[in-house]
Amino acid sequence: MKDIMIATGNLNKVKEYKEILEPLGFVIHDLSEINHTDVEETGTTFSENALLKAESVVKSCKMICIADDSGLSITALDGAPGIYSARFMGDKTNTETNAVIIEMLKDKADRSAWFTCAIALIDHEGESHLFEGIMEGSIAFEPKGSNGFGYDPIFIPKGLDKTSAELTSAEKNAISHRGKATRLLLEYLKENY
Ligand code: ITT
Repeated sequence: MKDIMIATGNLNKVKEYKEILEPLGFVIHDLSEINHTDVEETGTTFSENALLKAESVVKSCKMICIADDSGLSITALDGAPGIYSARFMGDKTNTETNAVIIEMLKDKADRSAWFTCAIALIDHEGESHLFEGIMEGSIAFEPKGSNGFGYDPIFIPKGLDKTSAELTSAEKNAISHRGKATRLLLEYLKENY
């Protein structure tokens, strides 16, 4: 009953979920264990895309399936990259994309930004449940740190003077969008499993 499939191709996400859920006795499985085809993220919101991802694997495994859609929204870029965070700059590396974002913001007074994480869970009865978390902050003037992944080196969480890539994973989980959404998920799991 405590087995959970994480429907993500992003191994950093698998690692973050393991860190949060395994100490509580959940056994985390990932897509390397099943046959699946990549789902097209055609939704218009983080929640819709998270549901699409979870639904795409639920038939291939007999356990709770969760998926998350997450990303960075930048106020001065009208919320971009938002739901397009994973493919904002085509084939550019994270390092290149982060440099482009810093360049795009060079004349902007407002550097505020926020991460969103929507987690979709499909339970044993096929019912879906959604949990969402947000981490507010701002875009740094230069990338710093090597922990975390993606946009972490250019994101300074509100109230801190370092980027989320300079935080330990425990420090990041305590304040992050994924950490917050996962704690809501945990409340649900504790009540129901
Ligand atoms: P799956 O769809 O297979 O789960 P993905 O990496 O494509 O993996 P998303 O579509 O949710 O995931 O895109 C999220 C992107 O947003 C991710 O690739 C990062 O670039 C960025 N992102 C999300 N959470 C982040 C975090 O905690 N720290 C830094 N960047 C993050």
